[in-house]
Amino acid sequence: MAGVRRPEAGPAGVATTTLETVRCLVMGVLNVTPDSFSDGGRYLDPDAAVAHGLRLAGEGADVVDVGGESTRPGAEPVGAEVERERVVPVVAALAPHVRVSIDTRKAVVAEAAIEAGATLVNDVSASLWPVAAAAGVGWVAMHMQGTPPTMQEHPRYDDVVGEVRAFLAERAAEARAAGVDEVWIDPGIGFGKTAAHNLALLRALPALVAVGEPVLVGTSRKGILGALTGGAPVEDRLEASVATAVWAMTRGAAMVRVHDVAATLQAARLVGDDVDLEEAS
Ligand code: HH2
Repeated sequence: MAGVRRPEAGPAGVATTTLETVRCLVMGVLNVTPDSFSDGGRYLDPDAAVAHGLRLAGEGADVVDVGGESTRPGAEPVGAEVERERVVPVVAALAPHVRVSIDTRKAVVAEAAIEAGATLVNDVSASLWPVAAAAGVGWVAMHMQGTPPTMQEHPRYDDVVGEVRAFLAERAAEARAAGVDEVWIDPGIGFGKTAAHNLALLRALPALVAVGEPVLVGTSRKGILGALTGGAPVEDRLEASVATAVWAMTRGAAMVRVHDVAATLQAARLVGDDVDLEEAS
C-alpha cells in the first residue's frame, strides 16, 4: 500500500525493528485468561485465541501481546504452570505470522514464550530484564505501584511524574547495562494510580520520552476512560480509547497497546503522516 511505512522485516518477514518507523506502532492485546477486565473468557480456548491473534495481525498490528494472567485491579495471581500452558501454544501458532510479545511477570513463563517464538517481554513488574538479556530479545519496563490485588486501594505519590520517570530511567539503565538492546518504558496507566495520577502522566508524556527510550502507553478500555466519559461501560469505550491513544501519539508515544487495532492503526497513520496525499486526492 503506497505511503504506508512498515517496520523493517526480519528474517521471517516478521517486524523486528521499530525505531525507524514514523508512525506510532500498534500492539494488539490478546488475553488468554478467564478474567481480564474487557475480554476475559473470550480467548481462553487456544483456537479462539489464535484466531483472534491472527485477526489482530490481519488488521495490521505491529505486535500481538499474549498474556495468560490478568493484572486488572483486584485480580488474583495465577500459577506459573497454568499461565505457561495458556500462552505457549498461542505464541507458537502466532509467531510465524506476526511479532509476538509475552505479557508476564514470571521468568519461567517469559522463557517458555521466547522458546515458542516471542521476541519481546512485556513486563508489568519491570523486573525481567535478565531474561531478555540472556535471550537477546526486547523488554518493556512498566511502572506499577503495589500489586494487582490491592494496587488501587491507596495509590500515593508526592510527585507522580517525577517518581515514575526516575523509576523507569533507572530500570532502563540497568537493562541496557545488562545488554538488552531494545528497551521500552511504559508509565503503567491504571497500575496503582488514581484518575488524577493517570492524567498527570498522560499530560507529561514528553518528560518520559525525554528519558531517551521509546515509550509504550496502554489506556485501551481502562477504568480511567470510564471516569473521564462520565461512566461509559467497558464495551463502550472505543472512542475514548482511540482519543487517548492519539493523545499519547501526539505527545511522543512510540507504541500504543490496544484492543481495537484497526481503528487505532487508522488513527496512527493519520497522526504519523503515513498517508499518501496523491493517492487520497
Ligand atoms: N495494561 C494491562 C496489561 N498489560 N502492559 C503494558 N506494557 N502496559 C499496560 O498498560 C498494560 C499491560 C491491562 O490491560 P488488559 O491486558 O486488557 O487487562 P487484564 O490485565 O485484565 O488482562
